Amino acid sequence: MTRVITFGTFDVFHVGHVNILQRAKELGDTLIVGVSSDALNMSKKGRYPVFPEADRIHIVKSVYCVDEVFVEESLELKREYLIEHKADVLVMGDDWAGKFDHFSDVCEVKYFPRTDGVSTTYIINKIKDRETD
Ligand code: C2G
Repeated sequence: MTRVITFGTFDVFHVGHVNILQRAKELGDTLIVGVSSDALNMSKKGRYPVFPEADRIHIVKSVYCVDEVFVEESLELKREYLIEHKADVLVMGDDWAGKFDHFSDVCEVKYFPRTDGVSTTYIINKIKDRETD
């Protein structure tokens, strides 16, 4: 049984998020997702997500191809998360290409191309533009 793990904020959940989760699940039997905490987001992006972590976790848990969800509290704990969740494969979008290669002693590390033309920031800006139209 192959266990696949991926990480992300999954804020303002969109089709790019669905695509990477589907592709990740195709690599194994069980898909485990580490959803970044609000505090981790504040520290890495300088802003809180639009949707609070309880809602983001609830949304990701409800995606049909996701089997297990946990809160990613710190980027520094990634190795511990991979071991704790017995990951065989780590999947990330290619905006993270190369950044997790040093975990290849723990599991296989794969990057998938991001879905073109959509991102949380793009959606936020699009809504803002409409409000000022
Ligand atoms: N993604 C994608 N295509 C998009 C947007 C996002 O494939 N158009 C992928 C990202 O590459 C990532 C996942 O969806 O693998 C989640 O994206 P984010 O929520 O933006 O994740 P991020 O804030 O980068 O958090 O420890 C790593 C971090 O938790 C990753």
